[in-house]
Amino acid sequence: MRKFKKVVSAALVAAMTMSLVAGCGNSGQSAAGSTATANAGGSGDVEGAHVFMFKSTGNSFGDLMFEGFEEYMTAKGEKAVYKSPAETTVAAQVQMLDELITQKVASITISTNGDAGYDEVFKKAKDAGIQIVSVDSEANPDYRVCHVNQAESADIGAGLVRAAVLITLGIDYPEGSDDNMAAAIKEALASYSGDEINLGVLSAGIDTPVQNGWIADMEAELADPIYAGKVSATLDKKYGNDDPTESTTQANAFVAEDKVDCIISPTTVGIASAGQVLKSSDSKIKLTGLGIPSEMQSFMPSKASDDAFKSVCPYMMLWDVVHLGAVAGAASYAAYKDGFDGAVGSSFTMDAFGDYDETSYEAYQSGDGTAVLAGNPYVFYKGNIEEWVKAL
Ligand code: RAM
Repeated sequence: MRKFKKVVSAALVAAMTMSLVAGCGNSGQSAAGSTATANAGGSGDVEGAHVFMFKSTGNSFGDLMFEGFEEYMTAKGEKAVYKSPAETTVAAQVQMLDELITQKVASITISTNGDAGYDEVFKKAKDAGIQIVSVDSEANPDYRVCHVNQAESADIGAGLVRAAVLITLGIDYPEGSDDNMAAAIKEALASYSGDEINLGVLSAGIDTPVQNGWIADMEAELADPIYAGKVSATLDKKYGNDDPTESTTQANAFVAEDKVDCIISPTTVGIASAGQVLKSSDSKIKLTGLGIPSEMQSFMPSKASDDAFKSVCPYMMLWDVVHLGAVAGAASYAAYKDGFDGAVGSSFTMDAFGDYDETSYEAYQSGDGTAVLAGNPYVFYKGNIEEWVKAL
């Protein structure tokens, strides 16, 4: 499947309108190949292996990250295993971590289900000399080497609010850059005199650190005076726990209540479920958020000549998930092998990966801990979606 990636990459470079690196991920089918090791607690021989633990199984975002993680570790001659619980809970992750530490794994790379409840098991890992790196959803700074941040949280929060408001106003994605979105929203709201716009959020778990960080940044964006009196500062929040059935129930509640103009779903599971609900109910509520292009194709325009507003989700965002997993693998490998300790200013070098050149990542202060920044968000819209559905 990586071969497929190489074939499409040239076209992608041409199609991408956000001026970013030419990396891209893999096809949507890729998940199937990885799930063999994504069992919910199965034993197997994990001694000496590098563990990648996502919030739960059955989420292609996690599967795609593992694909990059595994490819990087394998190229380094290391063994990678994918261990995620069936349930998206802290308790399920803690129990699995405890067993893996006892089985003497080499390192742990994790996307957590909550802020609290991990300290005891993380201490057990630390005492056993097992390094912890978090990615996507942060682990307690006291125990992690560093966090691998997918993209600046403020960019994601602001970008999603801007997208939701522009979509509500029927304005196509202003191609080019984040700056164009910021300018477009300013201009559109300056002349807007209609009813106050209301935005909903269909999130993952109520305690999930990464989604809560993005929601806080959406609220910060809405505090900008340009929105005052025009877009409500209060987000209507519902939680689908990254479970398709629960997310569908919550999306149906948005439709039944009919109070919001646009739903922002900052989770790939939530946005796909909401897409289905809004499409089949023929609702006038629009949708944006963080989605995997191949999972969203029936809810988005399919080509540049389409009218984006005939689709439930005219445009949305995400980043290169496979590359993100590989950066997490490189951070864990560097901590395991090369003495990378995650202190502010410390760095590691990641070997060339796919279309990405060799890159150095430097740790910076992030909250009470440190992080490295893996990339930037892309906007997927009618002008580039055709290429991206083949890639991610
Ligand atoms: C989901 C997960 C993950 C989030 C992505 C965008 O699959 O909730 O945490 O980062 O979506």
